[in-house]
Amino acid sequence: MHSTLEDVKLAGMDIKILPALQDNYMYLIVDQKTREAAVVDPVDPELVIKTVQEAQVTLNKVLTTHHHWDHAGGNEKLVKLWAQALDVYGGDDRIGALNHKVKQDDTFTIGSLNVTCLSTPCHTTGHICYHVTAADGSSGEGAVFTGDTLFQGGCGRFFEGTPEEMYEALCTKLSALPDSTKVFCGHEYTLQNMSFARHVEPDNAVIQERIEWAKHRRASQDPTVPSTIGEEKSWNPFMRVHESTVQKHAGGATDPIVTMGKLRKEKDTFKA
Ligand code: GBP
Ligand code: ZN
Repeated sequence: MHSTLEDVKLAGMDIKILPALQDNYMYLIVDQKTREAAVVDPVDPELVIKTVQEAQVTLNKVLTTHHHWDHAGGNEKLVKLWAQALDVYGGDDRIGALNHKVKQDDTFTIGSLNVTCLSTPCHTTGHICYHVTAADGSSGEGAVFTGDTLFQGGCGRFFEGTPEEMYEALCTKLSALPDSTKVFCGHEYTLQNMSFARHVEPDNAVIQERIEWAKHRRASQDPTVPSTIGEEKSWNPFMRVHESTVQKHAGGATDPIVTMGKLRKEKDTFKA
């Protein structure tokens, strides 16, 4: 296992961080009120089932961020192994066991928690981020599950989309969430991403501080997730394409979408 199992307690919900494969994360979202639960990207169904049984919660939903095998590749097996019916959410017909296809602004619940779907095509055309909040209106303490769209300090490769689409995803949709929203992403890439962020903005002190913190965390295999939307706006170059420092690094264009494209191209071959 690449990371230790951690339990993050937020307003109304517990988030269990579950490591999988080389550097993937799965997440178990538990509604504190009803003990109903949903799992995000269950590529390792055995660990999900063990965690659900130990926590004594009722699992009835699967939230899939995108169709890549390291995220959706466990869906069929989990549905087969699980005695109860599972609602499988996602935004792409290439996702195994899908029975609830969702799009932008679709909503559903996990017990008393509210989930809103954000359509964020670019890494893949059908990519969905899930914004989860407690019903009592404390949406500031909410969580967003960003798959391979937004990573801590970075973003996913543009396999099936354009700089304009990633701009819309990061700088319009995800940036509009409350700054205190916790960000749970699909991979442990923080150190690699932050090394690129420092290369882009060498004078941004919050990047250097986060690198020191992340090194410390990874030395004991502790996950670096979650961050917050407010923090990502302070250190993630792909969310900072309006900043003149970032624009200068990317060749001087003042268009944020051109800057987005230039940054992604450089990151594609950047060696940390
Ligand atoms: C790293 O280790 O830091 N740079 C990565 C190398 C997501 S996984 C691995 C990599 O390219 N990862 C992908 C990515 O978007 N990284 C962001 C970045 O490099 O800045 N995947 O597993 C990837 O999506 C996959 C699966 C890809 C099926 C294509 C298919 Br088809
Ligand atoms: Zn992916």
